[in-house]
Amino acid sequence: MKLCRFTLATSPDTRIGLIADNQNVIDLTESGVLRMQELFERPDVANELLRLSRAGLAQYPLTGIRLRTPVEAQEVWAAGVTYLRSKEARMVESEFSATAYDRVYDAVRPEIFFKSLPEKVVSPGDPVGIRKDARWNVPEPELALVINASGKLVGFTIGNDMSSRDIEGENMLYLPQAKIYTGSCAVGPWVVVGPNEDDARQWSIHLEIGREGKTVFTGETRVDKIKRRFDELVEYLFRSQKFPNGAVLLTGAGIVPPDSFTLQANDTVRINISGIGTLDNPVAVV
Ligand code: DO4
Ligand code: MG
Repeated sequence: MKLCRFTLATSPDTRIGLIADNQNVIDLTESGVLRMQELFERPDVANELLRLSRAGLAQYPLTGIRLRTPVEAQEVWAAGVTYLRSKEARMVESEFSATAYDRVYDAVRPEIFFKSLPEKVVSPGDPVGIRKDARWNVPEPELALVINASGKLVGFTIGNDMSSRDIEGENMLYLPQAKIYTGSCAVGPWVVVGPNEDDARQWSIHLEIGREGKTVFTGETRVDKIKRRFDELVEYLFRSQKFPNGAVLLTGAGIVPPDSFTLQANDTVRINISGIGTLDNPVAVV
């Protein structure tokens, strides 16, 4: 089942929806569900969603609503160098930091870094950013884990960990500047509840970048190429840290465009994960 946040053309208020049949959104707000988080904290979320889907609530066509990011109050964090492709690309990008990337890929402790405050997360259809002081910018299409306040994996969504490779490559101490700036993190289009890690490991991730009506890059990878288990990543994130609102954890990038490629203003970034759906965003210079 897919849970979303959305607005109607008639009101700016964000509503909670359940997409039951890929065409219509059942408005859960009418039944008193004001935050997805309330549902994520319930032990019986799947049963509750089934009950709500049969409660005769108002429905709207998916084409008539505006999806908002499913990130409500969660901090967004990201794991890095979880795919071999990510390690290799970063070692080429920076002689200076190559040893660190090489080591962290095999180390016991994963790389996990802070990515975004919830209020800064970009919604589907809104622009993701490329920094005006960066020359080499890429999207990072990543499976995102939705985790409740108790550290339980409750769903999956799509994240874009926008990154400035020249800034990251110059010195790894610049990583926060390469990764955290206006528009650097998009999450959506909804949260898929029900599948477990083994299900998600069957999914593929596809990236398509468009420019002036043409496709300028496509790439594909499989979730199963992620080296670390999801419970290992979640355990490290929640180690010595509380998340009263839960957390969203991006699981790393396995698709890296060629080194000659950089994003430009007005490009379009389309990330599809089979089993979830598609996250589309245009690109703007910030
Ligand atoms: O340390 C660099 C960032 C790694 C990352 O974001 C990824 O592998 O996806
Ligand atoms: Mg990343």
